Amino acid sequence: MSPEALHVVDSHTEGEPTRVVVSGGPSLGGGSVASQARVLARDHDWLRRAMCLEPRGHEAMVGAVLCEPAEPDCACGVIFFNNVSTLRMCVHGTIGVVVTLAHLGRIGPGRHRIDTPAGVVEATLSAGGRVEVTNVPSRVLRAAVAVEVSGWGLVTGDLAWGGNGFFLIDGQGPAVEFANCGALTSFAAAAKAALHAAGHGIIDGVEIDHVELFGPPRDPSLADSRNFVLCPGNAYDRSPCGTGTSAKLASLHARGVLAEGDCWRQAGILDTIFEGRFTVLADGAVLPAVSGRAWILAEARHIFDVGDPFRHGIADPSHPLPPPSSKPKTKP
Ligand code: PYC
Repeated sequence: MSPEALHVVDSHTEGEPTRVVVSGGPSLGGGSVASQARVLARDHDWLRRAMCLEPRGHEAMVGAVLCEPAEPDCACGVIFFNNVSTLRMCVHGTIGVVVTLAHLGRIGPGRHRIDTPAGVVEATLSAGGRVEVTNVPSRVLRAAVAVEVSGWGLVTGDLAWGGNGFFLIDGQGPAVEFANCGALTSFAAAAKAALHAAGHGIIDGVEIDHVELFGPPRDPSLADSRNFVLCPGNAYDRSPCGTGTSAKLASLHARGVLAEGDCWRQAGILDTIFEGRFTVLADGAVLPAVSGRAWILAEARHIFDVGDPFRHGIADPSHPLPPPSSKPKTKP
């Protein structure tokens, strides 16, 4: 046990939490960040479970561990994870990582490259604290896919990649209101199940594991749209979801609704806003730039008492944790 080792900084980005392991995490062996993410998932899943599951975490917690970047000139590599698995990319989490690195004095205002499993992204920290992330190239994978959702009939939406795979559903299902979070969760989960049952769960190697519902903004002078995003572990995103905003930008471009360089103000379910713009790439994909704000909440040293049966999180009983008396395979 090495209780002094795991140094963690908590923040939230427009309402969505990010918990960054800044030092003391396991050695992931170097190489590409995608290969380090596979090592994390295969050999050190205790870290994800400890950070994101109860009693330290909760269903909405998104964790991140800093790692060696493989690409030159990167400020760091980072692997994101949630209550069920690692994530390829996370924009709100990248904003949280940038504000965390600035809080620790490791970076200052300016442009920074960050290596992720989905590729290198760039983040610009402004003097005022706002962060703009130039995300990975984003594209529509299939347009206007229709599936039958029990109780709702035919539901149609684009399938798009924005660093994660999204089913984008506009103006269908329950009203996109905070009071409807339960009904929105049920509808989004049913839509995802119907999509997978219809054979559209994996498109061009991308798993469509996020569902994004859109409705009108509360105040059209402040936002262009309001969303509700259901993440793979059935938690909803408290922020407007940056990879989801990127997928939406790709869809708006493909439908000819938004022009290159124009601003899209995407409100989330808490009415906080990400601003998004894109440039069009030669292959027709878009390169999204999404900006938002994050605030530091806490710095902590996490303690792993070998007598604590839940030191690595309260697990699904079908995937039990090692008994409390067993020796941890990895530090801490
Ligand atoms: O902001 O990209 C995002 C994100 C993905 C999952 C939760 N937030």
